[in-house]
Amino acid sequence: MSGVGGDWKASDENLGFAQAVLDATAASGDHYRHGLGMIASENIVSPMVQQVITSDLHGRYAEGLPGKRYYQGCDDFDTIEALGIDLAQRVFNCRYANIQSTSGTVSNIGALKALAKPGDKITAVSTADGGHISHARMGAVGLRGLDLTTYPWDVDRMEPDVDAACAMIREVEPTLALVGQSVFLFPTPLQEMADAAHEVGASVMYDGAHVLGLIAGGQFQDPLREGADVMTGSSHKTFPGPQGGFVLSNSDDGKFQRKLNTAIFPGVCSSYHLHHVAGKVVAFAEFLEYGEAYAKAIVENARAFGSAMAAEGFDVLAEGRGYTASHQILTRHGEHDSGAGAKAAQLLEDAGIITNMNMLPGDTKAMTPSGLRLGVQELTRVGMDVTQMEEVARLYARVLIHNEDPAAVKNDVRALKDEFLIIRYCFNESGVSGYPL
Ligand code: DSN
Repeated sequence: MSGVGGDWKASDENLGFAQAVLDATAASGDHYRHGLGMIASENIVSPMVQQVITSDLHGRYAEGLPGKRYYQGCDDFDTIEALGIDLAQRVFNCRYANIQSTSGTVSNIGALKALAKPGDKITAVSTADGGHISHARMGAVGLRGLDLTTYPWDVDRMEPDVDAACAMIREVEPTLALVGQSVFLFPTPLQEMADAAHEVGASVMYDGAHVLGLIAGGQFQDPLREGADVMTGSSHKTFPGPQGGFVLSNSDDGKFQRKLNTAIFPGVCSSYHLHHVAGKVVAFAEFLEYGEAYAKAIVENARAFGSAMAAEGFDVLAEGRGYTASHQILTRHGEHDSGAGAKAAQLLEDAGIITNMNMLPGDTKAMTPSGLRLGVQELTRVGMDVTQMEEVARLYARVLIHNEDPAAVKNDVRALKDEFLIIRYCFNESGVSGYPL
């Protein structure tokens, strides 16, 4: 291969490194194309989003805000980000949006910087009960040097024990009450907890990473009208954009808004991945068109999947509440800390079903948990409905209950998936939903 000057022959070894990445990338795409992607934090991006995230913007910088940049050359990107802020405010029905952060965790680090200082007290959901690692001492909460107390948890309802949590907030008197989880089956009893927090002078932060698409689609809860001062989240789970994050608020206080903005830049981001910001803006446009229908279909499918899994004989948590009100269900596969979740996840992957092991309430070890967390947002995105949810539950049962050879089940997984190779709820060139995967 010729390079600079036309005579630079790349070494086979170095070329091989790059080729190995291309090969693995293609293999990963095939793995998902022919398998069932059921990791609750993932999704597929639309073709128009793909187009902008591989554009020239990928290599550019734009520190600051639209119209107020450190770098020249940002006029076109200013148009994109200004439109994005406007669309984010429409999609999430709020007065303030920052769309720069590069992930949900980065959004959380920024919000923690804005809302608390080292040594302050914070309340949050424990990781065993579904709290995200950024809410824990090992994550952003610890990084910010905050003094954490976790909420009492109602295992049957799979939400904070609202009375005990409110009492705890009143007793602890935190600077910040953080709510939301990455195992997020049901809306948080937010109004009550926010009232308790505000009574003791605490701010309320809602981490909606998993459920932002359901919230924006009107199918979960409405945190910014139920007492949350700030809502953070990621742009690539039930909100089906490229990887990244948001910080949102309904406050019209300019000083507070500036504090949130400066917490993101220069607080926790320098470059903020302009190609992904542009992708988020395209995703907003698609969400305005199709988001409500998508969110409805996700929740309907998750409920159907929970019922179907229970009917197949699985131990699905929160039976008394219909298993879920979100995109996720949780299943138990053995004793606490037995590692049964990890074993189940491996067998499923051998059958082409991609999931993740997950701690359940009562587990204490993150690497040997007893459960699986399963999400249906990606299957919904390719057009599966409640009929397929029953078929998928049967495939799970063949692997995990009837102990069939996963390799044999994999053929049927592929046959099912190959009927669903169109990305839905996004524009194609003629503005109609649906695009080949
Ligand atoms: N760890 C991710 C999840 O799967 O919930 C979020 O960052």
